Amino acid sequence: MSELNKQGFSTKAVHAGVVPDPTTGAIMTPIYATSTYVQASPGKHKGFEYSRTGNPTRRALEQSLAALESGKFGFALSSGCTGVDLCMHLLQQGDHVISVDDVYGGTARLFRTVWAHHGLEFDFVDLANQALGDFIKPNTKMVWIESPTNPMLKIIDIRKVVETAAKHQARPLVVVDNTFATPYFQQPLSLGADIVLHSTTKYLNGHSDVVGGALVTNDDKLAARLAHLHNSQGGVQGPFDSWLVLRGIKTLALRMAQHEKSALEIAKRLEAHAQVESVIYPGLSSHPQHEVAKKQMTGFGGMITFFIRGNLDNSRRFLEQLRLFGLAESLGGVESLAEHPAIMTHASVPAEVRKKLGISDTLVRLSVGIENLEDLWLDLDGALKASA
Ligand code: P1T
Repeated sequence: MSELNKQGFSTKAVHAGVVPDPTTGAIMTPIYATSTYVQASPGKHKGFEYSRTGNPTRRALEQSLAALESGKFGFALSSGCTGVDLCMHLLQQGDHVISVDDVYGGTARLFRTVWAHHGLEFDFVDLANQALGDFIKPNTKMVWIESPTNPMLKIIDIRKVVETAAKHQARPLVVVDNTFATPYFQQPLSLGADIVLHSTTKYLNGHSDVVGGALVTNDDKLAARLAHLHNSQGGVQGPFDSWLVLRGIKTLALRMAQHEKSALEIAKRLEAHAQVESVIYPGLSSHPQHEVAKKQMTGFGGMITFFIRGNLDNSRRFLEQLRLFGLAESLGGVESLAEHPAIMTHASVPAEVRKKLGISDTLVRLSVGIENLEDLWLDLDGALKASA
């Protein structure tokens, strides 16, 4: 794996984890649709016993995921939320978690309505503007970061968080949800994070036909615990979905470059549009953490959040008028999507928390796809004009 880590990213995306099939020479990893493996004698097998524990298609994907994140160990899961849940299983009753205040609604829901009821303690902190050190307690065992965050696209200084965490006696684990940036633009393990999480449903698969998750780490002990939990909890990615994600990853570098190129141009045009109040995109110099983004990312991604002028009627009209952008939850596919976080992806976040975060009725989130830029702009401009 370490040799692969030195290779260019796009080479790793095509090749890591994928070897010609040993029995046929097939260049593509087959879909090993099997639940179990025949043994020659009890305990004498070819490295696979049961597909919850290990499956060759899933293993190829796990090796690919690890290589992309410059990590040693990858785990492919049934969803991004399964990955969040698995990380919570690393903790014990009474442990304290500091989470960035703006996280995906499903992550916040899992924290607030499931794990808080099992004795974990959560604080949601604006880590883009508040010092982590002020919130660490003796029982703080994990710091949870999304960067860019969903949906407000805040950028958290990952290295600074890692350094602060390391100084504290409790040495909380730093987990980074890297779904929005992808390893193409940001590699949290290289910045010192302990675990990277992905909803592979998004950019890694990239074709909106899979729900999946991933965890990657470099730490041998942590990997052993995650492997134990993965097998015990059983939220594994099936072979067909593993194969789809593995296939999607091959074009990750090409797709991400295009997502970013179009998103940057669209963000600039939106910023100048009469029907737009303000735009949040880490690549704009107006973004409050633009300098941090430039420091820790090699690009700014394909997600844009903006406030439309007016009220809920205007954002509704805009979203109803779109023809090329699909009005749908999720993101990171080749096709462009638009959504209303307050009503859709972040509806489960308590209203007063949404208000504090700025997730208002006029907030709209775009996932810029890889279609022709002028076609996308025609769609957005037309819908914006019709929204007034
Ligand atoms: O949907 P799932 O694969 O379980 O992933 C959850 C998840 C985790 N982390 C981030 C940053 C996410 O954005 C998500 C899922 N997000 C959406 C469905 C969405 O539209 O924002």
